[in-house]
Amino acid sequence: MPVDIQRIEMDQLAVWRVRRGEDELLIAEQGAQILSYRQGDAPPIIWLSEEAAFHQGQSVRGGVPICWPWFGDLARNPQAVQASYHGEQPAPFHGLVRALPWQLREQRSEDDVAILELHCPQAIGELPGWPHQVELTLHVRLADDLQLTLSSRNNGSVAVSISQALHTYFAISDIHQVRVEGLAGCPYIDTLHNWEEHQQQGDLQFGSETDRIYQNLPSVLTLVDPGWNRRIQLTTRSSTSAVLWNPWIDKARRLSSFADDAWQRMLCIETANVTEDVVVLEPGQCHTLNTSIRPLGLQPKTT
Ligand code: TA6
Repeated sequence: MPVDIQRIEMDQLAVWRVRRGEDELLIAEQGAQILSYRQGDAPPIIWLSEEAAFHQGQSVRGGVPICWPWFGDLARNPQAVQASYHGEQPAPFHGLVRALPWQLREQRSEDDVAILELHCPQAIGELPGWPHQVELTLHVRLADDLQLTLSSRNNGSVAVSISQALHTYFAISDIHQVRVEGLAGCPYIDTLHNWEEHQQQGDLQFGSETDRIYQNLPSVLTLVDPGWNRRIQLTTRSSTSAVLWNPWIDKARRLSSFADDAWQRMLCIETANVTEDVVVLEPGQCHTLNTSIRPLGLQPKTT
């Protein structure tokens, strides 16, 4: 299967277009943000907003923004993560790196697999208010699945605590039809209702705004989409937490670069290390957060 990797421009952003046979992946150098992923002429796997803007210094709506060195509202993070930031400015939502210039360090093809590696030079002592020396790298592997590996190596002399997420926007046929398997029995925090703790009963289906932090997760979650006759299998390593988010009608109207009806066509399943699953990087230690996104047919193989 032929592999082709080209650098293109999308408005103000430099983007790498990776083609593997009929499959295509777009990844912006800014934020090392996956923008889109499709296999052949099937519906896209990763969702990109129809109203996305490709501007320097602004995270693109959709794809896989990288939330690091904290997820969400810093004030809602464990104290050790909060203590890592000494900025004079209010802490930005979803950390410091998702709209920074990253650099492509490597691109190659091995047989019929495309491999790219990007790193964030500023994470090594140059992030405003975050005086740590961490080598931050995203490794991308496009084969029959899409594998993302976010590595954080502490090159400093003191330990640092981080929370993080691969904030993946999945494209779906219809939010009313999909369900997520693998969450049954897991505890979750409902951030829309006073961060109360609950336990998931059965598969997760959607009927209103949903913004939940799941914990003690198994390594495999499955997004089942009958409308597009497919399942997306999400397999993770070194993560036992995930954020499930759909803005629904009212919040959709308040989001930037987000069509009023787009809530019906997307679902975020965010592979994370948050709350009790945060990461402590001792000096010299490296943590790798890995996820594999694999589209499958609707019915599991009987063999
Ligand atoms: O991950 C879910 C979430 O924290 C939601 O609450 C919503 O704010 C979403 O992230 C998008 O955040 P953003 O800053 O990208 O608009």
